[in-house]
Amino acid sequence: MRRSNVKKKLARGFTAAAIGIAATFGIAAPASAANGNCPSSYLCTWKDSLSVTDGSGSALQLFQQHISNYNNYKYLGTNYNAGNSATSIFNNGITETAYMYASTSKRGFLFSIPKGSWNYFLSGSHGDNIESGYFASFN
Ligand SMILES: [Ca+2]
Repeated sequence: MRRSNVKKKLARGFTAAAIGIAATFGIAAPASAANGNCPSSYLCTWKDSLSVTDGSGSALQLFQQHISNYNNYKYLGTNYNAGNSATSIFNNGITETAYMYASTSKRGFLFSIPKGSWNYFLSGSHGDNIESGYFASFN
């Protein structure tokens, strides 16, 4: 009886420790990876997978309403053109789904991405193809 109580306590302690580790590493790490350096309320894209451009999470392109022609922009701090080059995307918006297009000015709908959603690797026709993007209110 006593022995089994000790076992239960040990098991409980171990579980609490395991949850603590998950909260520190398991949960926090993917969230920050998804964010890169994407500020709250923005839709962000990066040239490479996993929310980086040449290894930098802050080398992103972003909008709070829309970008009607990504070809007019470069990933921040780089010489890489943001048109037809995005490989990862994060909707760090607060309320709205965003709509992304293969051509400028809402032409060639590609996909929608709900608030809080991250696609760490845009594949197939979605990869290297975005030229305009809009939050729902501006779509
Ligand atoms: Ca395109």
